[in-house]
Amino acid sequence: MIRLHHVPFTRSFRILWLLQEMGIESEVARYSITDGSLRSEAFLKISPAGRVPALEIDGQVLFESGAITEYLCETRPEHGFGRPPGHPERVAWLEWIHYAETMAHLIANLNLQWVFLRDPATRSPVLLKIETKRLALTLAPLERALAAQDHILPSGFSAADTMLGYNLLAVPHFVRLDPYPAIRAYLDRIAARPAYRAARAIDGPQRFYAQDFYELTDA
Ligand SMILES: N[C@@H](CCC(=O)N[C@@H](CS)C(=O)NCC(=O)O)C(=O)O
Repeated sequence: MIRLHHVPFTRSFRILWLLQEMGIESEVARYSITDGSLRSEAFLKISPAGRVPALEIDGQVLFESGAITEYLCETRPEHGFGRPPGHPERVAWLEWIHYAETMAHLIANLNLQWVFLRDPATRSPVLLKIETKRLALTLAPLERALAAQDHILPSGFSAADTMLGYNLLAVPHFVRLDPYPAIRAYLDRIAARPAYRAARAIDGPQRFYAQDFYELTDA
């Protein structure tokens, strides 16, 4: 039995999607970030910081999306989504897998401010400005890579795409993508992938963001 612990439209989507790309069937246990279920004693035994994703697989429980991604690619190399030691793209693959978290912590800070703070008066405009700018800065290297090739790595689709692809679903809620045509075209390519579509269908309609775009006004 393979079971993914998941909150729709969060980092656990990376694993939901990668499992679909690999054709691996899994049970999906769903949680909400706001109802306390991620802090239950039972869930903290699965994921010690009370975070998703966590994946029960091969008789063990793994947490951290990057670690789960590397594990799945190493234990299921036949799908070709990893770049093993010695591969010419090994370093780039590792860099992008982990770069995804450099981006995602900025997205998480913006989610906290825009989505989870109940009282808008407690938002910090300074923090929002800084974190939005820092998130926009992370897009330039991606735009450069994707202007030169269809996927993050020159040789084609890999788990670097499932790690970063989730971020790029969230980014347009905070940063306008008009100056990033290669990223926009990449999002269209991703959206056409059958495994991505299957993962989105399991995920359900996007309900994480109540607004299409979050923007500071001077008022
Ligand atoms: N570095 C971890 C971060 C996991 C993480 O923070 N996940 C968020 C969802 S995107 C979460 O579970 N948040 C719940 C909370 O903060 O209470 C990973 O990549 O798995």
